[in-house]
Amino acid sequence: MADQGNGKVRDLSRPQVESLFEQKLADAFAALGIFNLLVVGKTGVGKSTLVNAMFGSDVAKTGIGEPVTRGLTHYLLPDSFLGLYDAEGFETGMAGDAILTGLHSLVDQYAQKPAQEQLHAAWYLVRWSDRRFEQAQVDFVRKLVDLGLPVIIVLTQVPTMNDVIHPEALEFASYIDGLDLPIAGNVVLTNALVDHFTHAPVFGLQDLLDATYLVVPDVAEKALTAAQKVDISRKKKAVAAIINQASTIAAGIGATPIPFADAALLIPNQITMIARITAAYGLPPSKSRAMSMAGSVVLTGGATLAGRYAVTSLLKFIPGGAVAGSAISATVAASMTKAVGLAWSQVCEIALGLDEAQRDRFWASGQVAEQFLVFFKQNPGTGASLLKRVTKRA
Ligand SMILES: Nc1nc2c(ncn2[C@@H]2O[C@H](COP(=O)(O)OP(=O)(O)OP(=O)(O)O)[C@@H](O)[C@H]2O)c(=O)[nH]1
Ligand SMILES: [Mg+2]
Repeated sequence: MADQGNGKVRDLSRPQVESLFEQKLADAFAALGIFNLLVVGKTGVGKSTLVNAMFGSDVAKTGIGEPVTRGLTHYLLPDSFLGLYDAEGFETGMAGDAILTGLHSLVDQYAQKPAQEQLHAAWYLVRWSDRRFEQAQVDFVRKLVDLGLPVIIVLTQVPTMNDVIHPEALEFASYIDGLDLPIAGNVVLTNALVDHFTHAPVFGLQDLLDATYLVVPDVAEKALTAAQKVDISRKKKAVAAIINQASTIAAGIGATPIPFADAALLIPNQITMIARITAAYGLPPSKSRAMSMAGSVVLTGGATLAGRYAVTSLLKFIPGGAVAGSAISATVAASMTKAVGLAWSQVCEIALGLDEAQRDRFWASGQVAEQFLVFFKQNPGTGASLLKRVTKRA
């Protein structure tokens, strides 16, 4: 940061902002932690398909698998919020016993570790068309519960027609519910992939997510929100809280009104904010280079541009254009920060809607800063009304 000689910190250089943003991104990711999920079910029930539908990327394909025990693999995607334990190809009987033994030692080992590193939930998958829930499966589920894991039973590949769930799948679910297993809630019915022959749609993912939220410990909730791709409204809620916090901090900074020229004073707080927003959306920072470049462009270019936009528009209102003497008050500092946060979250939502290749191109393009500015200007709470407030004070 350059000291302007008046003891005030002024503009941060682009590389400074970039490296600060990169560091804050890493911090924000670390702070969210990891949601550790165990997924169990016979081969072909749709474990991988369901995980991909819920968490987006092909975890088992792209993650580095580390065998825990025969049939149990631990996947951790680089820079992901999901730790997946995939009991791949699990069958009841011998293989099931091996998995249970492996899980047992895993849980024992984890008992020494902090809560955020432990297994947080288990999904036990049953393909509806098996129409069979064997004694060995009953025993397996009971043992999972005995290990202290919240277990959710999921019926997979359930067909629907015109929004009507196959009655036999419903019957099968209530049969399992009737077994009074010590599981969390009721059996959840799902279909994780569109059937292109019958056109049976995807459904039940939100139900499964909601059921998972009910059992997930507080320490893993933020990671789950970031990791899942099904419920954007939960992400938005987390982001709104981050923006409010940052605005409050900005109000504190502006409590002693800052000259307009020193708007850069607000930037470090904004860097932290947009890093936390990015993480909360679950946007992978493995491309953090392009992302932090985009972020720094926005913060040094976009945010300054945004500030300049405010100033220039302001000039139109103030006779003589005496903006230089006017100051950023607490309210204005808070609104400006909020505007930056909202505009960045809109940028993140665009990125979220893109596939990985498109997203990389997006971050690397000049589009980000442009989009950011468009969103910033559109923001009703910050555009016109912000300017009005500043004008009054000037
Ligand atoms: N229509 C439809 N097909 C599914 C669904 N889930 C899985 N499938 C199909 O069933 C097959 C097996 O799915 P996977 O997700 O690989 O099953 P898995 O449980 O991971 O199998 P293993 O890794 O061998 O244990 C694939 O061909 C999927 O496309 C679903 O919800 N709906
Ligand atoms: Mg699989």
